[in-house]
Amino acid sequence: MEEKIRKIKQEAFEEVGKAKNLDELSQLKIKYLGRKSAFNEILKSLKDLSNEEKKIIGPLANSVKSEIAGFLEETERLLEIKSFDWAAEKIDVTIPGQKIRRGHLHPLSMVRNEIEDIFTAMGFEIADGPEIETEHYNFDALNIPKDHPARDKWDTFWVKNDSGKERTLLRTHTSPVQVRFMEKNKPPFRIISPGKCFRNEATDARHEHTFYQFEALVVGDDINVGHFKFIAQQFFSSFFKKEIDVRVRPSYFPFTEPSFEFDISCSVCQQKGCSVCSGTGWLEVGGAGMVNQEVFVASGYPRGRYQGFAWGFGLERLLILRHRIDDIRLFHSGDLRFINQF
Ligand code: FA5
Repeated sequence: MEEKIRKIKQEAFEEVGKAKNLDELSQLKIKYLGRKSAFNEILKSLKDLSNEEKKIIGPLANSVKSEIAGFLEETERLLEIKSFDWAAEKIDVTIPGQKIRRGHLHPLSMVRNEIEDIFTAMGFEIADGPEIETEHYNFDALNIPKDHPARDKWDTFWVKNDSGKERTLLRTHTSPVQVRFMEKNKPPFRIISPGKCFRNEATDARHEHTFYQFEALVVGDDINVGHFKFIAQQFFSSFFKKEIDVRVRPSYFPFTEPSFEFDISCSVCQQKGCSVCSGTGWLEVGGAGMVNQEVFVASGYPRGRYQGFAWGFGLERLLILRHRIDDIRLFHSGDLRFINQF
């Protein structure tokens, strides 16, 4: 019996080693390990052997069976590799790749970067402040008393705050950054502070509940309205890439004295009169003024020691003017048909 097993093994290895393709190999698999194979007959007849013989023949038969199975598997792998059509799999590295579509910054981020570049080139620093602000910085320190009607101008989203300390809110403008910066810095300085603001108001083509403002603050010993007008003209001329004139009109903000609204000459019609400027030749841009001494005092400066100007305007407004966009709500709509035009 032992001799028979060894003979089958030798024959199996010889024949499998000569197999030329996978078809031949599968025939050999049936021949040597199949149900009707000589090997299977041996395994079946093990039960008729004596116990002594079983101890020798049993393990031998099993180990030869797994040796043949292992050799069959190995040969199958080799034949598979041999029969693989490598030519068909060749990669042509000269075929142009598929273009990956790249996104770009949101138009508001682009304009913010652009504005920051213009101002930093004029020696301004960029200051930042929190979007969740305290009542103190958003209103009180800016000389807006608790019962002052000016507070109604900024309909506020109050933020639930269980700390029992000061009330908090989503800032309604970027002006609180003025006080935060002045508390930590001594004049002279020039800063800008772009950022998100929130107002609890009904939205329409000109108003959003969430929008961006842009604050500028220049403080020194003798800063005056002339400096404001010059800086504003420089900025808007750079931004619109043409000569822009600035005019100021009297207005009111509690944190500036005197206060003004400022307009720029219409960048579309060069003041000839068009639909964008409603025929006036001027476009309303934002609010400005000389920093109220009350704000300096709230920031820790001595009354009357410094002078400065501040201004604030809507970032969306600049893009609306530049691209003649007719609805501010498009900026936050997430509509790619709009975004992809920039
Ligand atoms: C202010 O917020 C003042 N803090 C500006 C200021 C700063 C004045 C420094 C003086 C000195 P006002 O509420 O007018 O002012 O807003 C300024 C600009 O923000 C507006 O001209 C407009 O462009 C933009 N803005 C205000 N409310 C909205 C809104 N709901 N949606 C879109 N833009 C808005």
